[in-house]
Amino acid sequence: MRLNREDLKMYLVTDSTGLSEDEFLSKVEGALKGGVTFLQIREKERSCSEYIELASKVHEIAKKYGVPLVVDDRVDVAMAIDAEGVHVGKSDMPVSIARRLLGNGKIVGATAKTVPDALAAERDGADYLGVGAIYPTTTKVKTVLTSTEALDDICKAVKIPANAIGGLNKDNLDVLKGIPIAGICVVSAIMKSDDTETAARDLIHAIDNLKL
Ligand code: TZP
Ligand code: MG
Repeated sequence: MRLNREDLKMYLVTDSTGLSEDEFLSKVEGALKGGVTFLQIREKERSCSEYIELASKVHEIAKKYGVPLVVDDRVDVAMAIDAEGVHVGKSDMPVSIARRLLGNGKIVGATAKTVPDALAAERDGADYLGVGAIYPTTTKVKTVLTSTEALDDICKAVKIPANAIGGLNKDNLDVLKGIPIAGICVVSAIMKSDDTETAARDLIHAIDNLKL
């Protein structure tokens, strides 16, 4: 599947921590109803078979809304469920190998925190970049803060679209004004909400105010 820049506008990274499967799936569906444009399933504690089972359920829901699903870290899981692609970080499978295994018909996203990382990911076949953390995050992740200047430099250095990630919510996007991102990625701003549909809608409204 080819990725359009607009697909990245409101990118939700899921987190099922502390939720029953039903609660988790209904939160994801609510977010899709609210207008989320791109989905990544991110599970750190699950076995391969559990990851596949949950990812295939998320994929079925995402398909109903015509939203692409990528799998965090795991090319094997992405292939097993015929997801639209994968998202890899620095210590995951290299972008070039993920691209070779998945072929040109799938989406490969990569994390980048510096211009050299971003250029390497682009050269190796990444379709988009996630850049951050822009703010400190409460989500369990090994990351360091990335300045908005670095984000701006990265966006201008590559031709592929780049999204901001890390601690973003509807009330703190102003620092992104004027930076040519394609969209934002969030975990908690949606997953920790009791009403994920409204949370997604409010975020999209805040993104619209950035006039990307
Ligand atoms: N990569 C950099 S920050 C982050 C990831 C996966 C987590 C973002 O989560 P939140 O809850 O939106 O801060
Ligand atoms: Mg990773």
